[in-house]
Amino acid sequence: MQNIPCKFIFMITVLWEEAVIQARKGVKCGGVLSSSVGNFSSPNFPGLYPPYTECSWLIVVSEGSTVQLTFHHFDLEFHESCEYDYVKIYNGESKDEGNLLGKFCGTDFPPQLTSSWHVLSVLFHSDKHVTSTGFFATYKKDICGGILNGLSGVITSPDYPDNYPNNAECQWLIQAAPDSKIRLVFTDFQMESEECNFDYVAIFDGPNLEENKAQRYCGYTNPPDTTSSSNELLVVFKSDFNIGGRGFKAHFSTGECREIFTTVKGNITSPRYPDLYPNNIICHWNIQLLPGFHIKIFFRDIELEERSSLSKECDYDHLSVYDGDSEDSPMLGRWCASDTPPPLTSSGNKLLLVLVTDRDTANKGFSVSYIGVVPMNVSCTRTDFQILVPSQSVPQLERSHIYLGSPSCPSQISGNNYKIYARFDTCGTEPQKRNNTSVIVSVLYVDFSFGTHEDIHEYEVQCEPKRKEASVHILSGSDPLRLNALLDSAAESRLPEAESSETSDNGQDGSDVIFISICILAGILMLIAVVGLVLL
Ligand SMILES: [Ca+2]
Ligand SMILES: [Ca+2]
Ligand SMILES: [Ca+2]
Repeated sequence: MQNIPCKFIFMITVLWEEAVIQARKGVKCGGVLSSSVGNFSSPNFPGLYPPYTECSWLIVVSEGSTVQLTFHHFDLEFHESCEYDYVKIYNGESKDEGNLLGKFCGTDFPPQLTSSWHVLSVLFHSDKHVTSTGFFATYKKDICGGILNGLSGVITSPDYPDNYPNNAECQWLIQAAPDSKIRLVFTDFQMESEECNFDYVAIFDGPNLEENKAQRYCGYTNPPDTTSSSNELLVVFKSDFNIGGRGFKAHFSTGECREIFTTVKGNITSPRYPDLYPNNIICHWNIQLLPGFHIKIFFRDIELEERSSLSKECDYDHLSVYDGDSEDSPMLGRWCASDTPPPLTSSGNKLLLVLVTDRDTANKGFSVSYIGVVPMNVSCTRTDFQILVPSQSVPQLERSHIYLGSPSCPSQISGNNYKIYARFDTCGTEPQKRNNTSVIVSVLYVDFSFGTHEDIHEYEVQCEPKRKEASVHILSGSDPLRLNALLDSAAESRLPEAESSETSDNGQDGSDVIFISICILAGILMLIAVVGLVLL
């Protein structure tokens, strides 16, 4: 019965989409702009831009120069995350989302932007409803200087590698995201050298020309590598009326991110996840827990650029995990593409994740969860468990936060430890068969909840009484890690339960069968009626 309306909707959709394609074909916009100054606007400006439009402008100036873009009018349909109509600006080609400098809509003008090399692109998009007056923008080729927002780039003296002109002055303000720092590395340097009074490069650790925050360089030696103390760095080049040199070339990168995690559990995702990560970034995430802890990490999602087709290695973008606090520590693995490594556990209380991306082709990134494995000593006899947790490892907890089976079996304070002593017939202990061996198991709970945030970590403790051998392993934290743990054990233990719950749901399935039967019966009756009418 539902077939007819479905078909109808399908036909309308096809026609509508054809119309939309026609409409898109009808609007001419975008193109390549290669003169040293120019302007462009949304279609129909200053009238309303048409719906369902997509335009792309590629601005290309001579190599070594940069493009400075300024908006003089900006009015697009507003949406909180600019999902409907938007302007996207790219530090390079627009087909690589890793080059994205920003996405804009509403009436807030995009800031004045400068590309960090000689290509900049702008994409305009409108959806099917609500239009506005759009935008008008001008651009110019910059001989030198500008505000640089890209994640990386190159700055050179004017006319580099030819001699720089006399009486030149350039200022580059490099800006990074709020918590990032800027790294500047000179690869070539040759300037008139006389106490840096005539020609010089000055680096200001901040956005302003504050002399006390400046370092001046001249002569023939590359200035030392610089890392800003904030997210802004100002570079000034100045030459006097005579005697020049080749000048300088320097690379900058603002895409370094560094984060330190000390909480007992956490999630780490690539920048902008699940949107595409930026190109040219190096991110360090350090997990540092109290001594005695181990760190277990779960890879929930990885989508990085594919392997190199030549080397079959992760040569382009990759996520590496180190068993320690630096890249000198042993590497536990390096992954890219859609690798899905199994959970990993550190050998100590520190772990380092490093994401490196190259200059093009971005992907969704990664999401990783970690949980700190509480240090504990579990032993057993033929009749009871003994569990010790060093109290200095969990200074935020009280003895009642550690319990076996249920809160009615809390730990006691014993010297520097929280101690649980439990006979096998108490505290949720139960006999089980594992690999044809009789064992006693229970669950140890460590409650890290604070305020209204529940966070109870679970450990399975196991004893083989015959051998007096005890073991412990982490089951989960709370969600979503619990989910991972459940998924891990699903194949073994959860399936029978799922099956039994399905059987108990048969009542509902039965009602569905009855409903379908009534429908079929109604259909047959209608058919008989129609046939009857035709025959009459
Ligand atoms: Ca719209
Ligand atoms: Ca000079
Ligand atoms: Ca890449």
